[in-house]
Amino acid sequence: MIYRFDKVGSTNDVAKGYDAGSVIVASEQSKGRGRFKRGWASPKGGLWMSIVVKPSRRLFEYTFIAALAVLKSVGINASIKWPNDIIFEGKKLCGILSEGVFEGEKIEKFVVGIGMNINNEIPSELRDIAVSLKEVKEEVNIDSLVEKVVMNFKELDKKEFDYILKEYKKNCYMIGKNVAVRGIKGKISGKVVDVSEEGELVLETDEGRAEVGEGDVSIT
Ligand code: BT5
Repeated sequence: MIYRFDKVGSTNDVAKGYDAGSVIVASEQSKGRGRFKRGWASPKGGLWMSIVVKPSRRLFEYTFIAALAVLKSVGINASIKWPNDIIFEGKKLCGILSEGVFEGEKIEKFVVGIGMNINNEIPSELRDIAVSLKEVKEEVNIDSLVEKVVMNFKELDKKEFDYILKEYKKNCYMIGKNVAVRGIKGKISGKVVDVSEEGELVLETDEGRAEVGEGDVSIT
């Protein structure tokens, strides 16, 4: 069931109050969130949505599924930047924020937030790093795009993890690139050689192989 709102703080927060299978869509967010408590610009004309799922897979698998669902739905030659971005010609088209909802110690459900620049203007401070679908293709109907994303998400969710990982890696343009990853443990540099079964970015560094579980990647 798709629930549509005009303006909310964050669709991820609204989604926490809904059952698995629900999809929350808002025309605008006043407190859109990225990872690490960063803000997410969410003006009118963009696609700001959250899908509520049962935690039948690991959280990062849903991020991978959402990335693939978006790629399949937008019909442009975009690719994945590990772990949660869809990039077109070096600029961010879409970001994904997957979060767990706990009841005490127990994970009750997951919320998979997808934010995509579609027909919206990109705020001036983000113009060097962000792009909209309108700029690279054409204006599209948000409601039908939401339906496409949800349909592709559900189809992909039926697949085994091996398939998801293989497709994710095929579409992840970072493999083979020299990168620096900034995370909570500091900075680590190396060549990306793989994405592991645990969803980590695998680097070949001067000190040997290293797996990175989270962080911001830049190509060096
Ligand atoms: C993300 O975080 O990329 C996850 C964004 C998830 C947004 C969706 S919208 C629906 C749902 N409800 C929410 O509240 N959130 C989710 P991260 O990798 O941390 O990237 C954040 C950074 O992206 C910011 O620090 C900016 O540099 C940049 N940014 C902010 N708004 C953007 C936009 N509209 N388009 C492209 N880049 C943006």
